[in-house]
Amino acid sequence: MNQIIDTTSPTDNFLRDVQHGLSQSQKTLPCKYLYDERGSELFDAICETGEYYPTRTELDIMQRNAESISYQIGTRVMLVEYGSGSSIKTRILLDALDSPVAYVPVDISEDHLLRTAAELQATYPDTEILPVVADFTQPFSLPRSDQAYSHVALYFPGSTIGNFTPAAAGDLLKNMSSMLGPQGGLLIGIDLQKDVSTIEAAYNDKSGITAEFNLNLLARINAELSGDFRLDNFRHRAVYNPKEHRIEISLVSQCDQSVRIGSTTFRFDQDEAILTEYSHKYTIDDFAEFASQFGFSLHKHWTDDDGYFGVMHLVL
Ligand code: AVJ
Repeated sequence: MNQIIDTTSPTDNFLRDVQHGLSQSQKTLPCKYLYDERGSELFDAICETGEYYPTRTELDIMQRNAESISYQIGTRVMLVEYGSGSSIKTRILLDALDSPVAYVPVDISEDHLLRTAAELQATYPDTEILPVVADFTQPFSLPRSDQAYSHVALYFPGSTIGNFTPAAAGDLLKNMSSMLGPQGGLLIGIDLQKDVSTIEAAYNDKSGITAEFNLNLLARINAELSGDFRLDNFRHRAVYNPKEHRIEISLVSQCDQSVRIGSTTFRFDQDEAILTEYSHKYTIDDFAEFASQFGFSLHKHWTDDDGYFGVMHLVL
């Protein structure tokens, strides 16, 4: 593990994106900024709550089908993962894959990424671990591996695609297909449509970890961009929008207030919401049809018995 590629230029983009987002009539903050060091820790804690079913369901699908999934992916691949986080699901793949040549975790949370990469390199000495610190929504180049690989297999678990609007998800699929090349494949985790109460509970856990995760974004702005958000003046909200098939997560101002970020002041009305994240829910068929617009065809898919979550293998 000797190669670290960094394509981010952290603070200036963060400030620009925050100022831009809070200047819109519907105030927004990009959800990618939820994942600083603390945010990544809190996200891992969300996955441990009883209500948050996606991670454990996906993990179970991966465990039960590791062999068949690995068989579909093929041998001697360069496995690239977008938004790798703690790479827990990846271990299942790395255990089951036939001679993976390299594993390229791509993440914007640098410390978290490098720690995980070092741990993985110790466990998988025969696979070259090549972490890339990057925002995968922006173009970046794949690292060179010491040994030749047969093709690139892209792993995009966690239903992270659901956090993108359909337009942005389409752009991402387009970038992915050009990065993959003709023999490449995409293994993607999709949170599926289900009853609203199950979905809403997952984003409103009783222990309040999701709320803390959401509010941490304001703490991060305070710390990194000299903001003066008062965290107890905002409340976490997560509501399902059935028309758009998505959970809409926001921070709601509890009073009329103004907040300074650097030298700029932003006004918030009582009950005004800052939209921080969407989490779209698909059906297998809808997602397959969506991806087909970008050259992908559904090769095989796996779900749990309740049909809560889908793991899809799409090929070009
Ligand atoms: C795993 C990033 C897709 O949308 O379910 C969890 C993020 N936000 N709880 C999701 C998240 C609040 C999560 N992703």
